[in-house]
Order: sequence, then C-alpha cells, then structure tokens
Amino acid sequence: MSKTLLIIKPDATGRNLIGHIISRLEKAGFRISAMIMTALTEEQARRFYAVHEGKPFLDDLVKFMTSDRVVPMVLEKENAVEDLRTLIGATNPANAACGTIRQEIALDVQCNSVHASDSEENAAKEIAFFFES
Ligand code: 3AN
Repeated sequence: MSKTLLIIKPDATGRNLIGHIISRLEKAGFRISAMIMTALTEEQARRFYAVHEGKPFLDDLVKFMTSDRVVPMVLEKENAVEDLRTLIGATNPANAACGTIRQEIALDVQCNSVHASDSEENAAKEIAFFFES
C-alpha cells in the first residue's frame, strides 16, 4: 500500500461536489485514511504552493485556494500516487482524458476541482503539511 494526498478544491466544495468526488475515489479502489475540512489561510496556501513561487498565476491561485473551504485527505492504495494522477487527469481540463475527474467536473486550469501529489516525495511532504503538524 502507498499513500498520497488529495485536496478537494474550493470550486468543487462550493458546487456541492464533495460526495461525488469521494464516491469516485472509493469506486476506484482508494481508501480514505484521514480527512479534514478546513479553510486555508493565505500563508498556508503560499507555503503549500511554494514550488510555484515566481509563476504569474501564483497570486490568483492563492486567492482561489483561500476563497472557500477545502477538503484534504490521505488516500491509500497500491501505486496510489500514479493511479490518482491518472484518475484526476491533466491540470487543464481541456486536455484531461475522457472519464477523468477533471474532464468531468473541472471548470478551467485554475478551478480544476482537485489537487493530487505528483510524486512519492511530495506525497510524504503534503501529507505532513496537513496531518502531521
Ligand atoms: P497539478 O495540480 O496538475 O499538479 P500544478 O502543480 O502544475 O498542476 O499546478 C498547481 C495548480 O496551479 C493547478 N492545480 C492549478 O490550479 C494552478 N495552475 C497551474 N497552471 C496554471 C496556469 N497556467 N494558469 C492558472 N493556474 C494554473
């Protein structure tokens, strides 16, 4: 079993899609081993997205991620990181494969409904960010 982190983003919590996303995750074989609902502060959002420091979209991304509640959760499954990235689809929903969560519900490249860790190393860091502080 490996672990990864998923965040249900403000565009999805605001459209009452929390249950829908959880149902898709469970149907795909992921087990939820921890979950919270929280509102990120600007400081937390900037720290979480520190890797995007200097990118033109960072300020808007921080505004978006602090605009409503988010639901971070730890998911467990064999090959969890890669399988979850496949299930959520490409960052820009216009490029997301058919049947992926982002293709189904994301609004655009920023309001793309879910975040998922992109490597084992980042999964460990991101899980610690929300669940081991
Ligand atoms: P992913 O979420 O697929 O790992 P990242 O890590 O490149 O994608 O980007 C993190 C978040 O930053 C995205 N989920 C999206 O909300 C936002 N983002 C990425 N690229 C852009 C862009 N070109 N314009 C606006 N927002 C972006």
